[in-house]
Amino acid sequence: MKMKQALLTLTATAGLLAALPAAAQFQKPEDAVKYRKAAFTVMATHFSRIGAMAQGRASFDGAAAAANAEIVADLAKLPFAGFVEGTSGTEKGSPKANVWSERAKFDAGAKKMQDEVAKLAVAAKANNLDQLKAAFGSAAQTCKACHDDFRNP
Ligand code: ASC
Repeated sequence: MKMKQALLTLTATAGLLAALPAAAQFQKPEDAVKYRKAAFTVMATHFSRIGAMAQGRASFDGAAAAANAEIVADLAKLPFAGFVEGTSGTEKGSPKANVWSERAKFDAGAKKMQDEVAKLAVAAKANNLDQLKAAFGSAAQTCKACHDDFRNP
């Protein structure tokens, strides 16, 4: 019974955290910017290790690919909470204002990316280079789509 109560509390807390407005999770807008950049940096580091295998720049290691893909799939859940109002920019790599004026489209792109990297994590477990290449390509396409539409070049 204690265990069940603890689980219920944990679930409720996690639900509450997800339901908080994104801005309320950070003390200052700069903290949100730092957070999302950090999440993307770690994600890109592990994604590009898979890319190196998919593109033949590194030899194929199924276990490493699966471990990297698992990290990417987990990290992909994090950065979007950091896109709080008032943090668009004009410098290279910063988000354009349309992230907020077209938020539904941005969120749909984020969801698509999360779905594709989740599929990549499944595909990577097959220990098959062709499957890895295909799933990597689909996932990379979702990164690029969002960069093309919402990121300053
Ligand atoms: C990467 C990485 C991205 C995507 C993107 C795909 O390895 O860091 O942002 O792939 O370049 O087009």
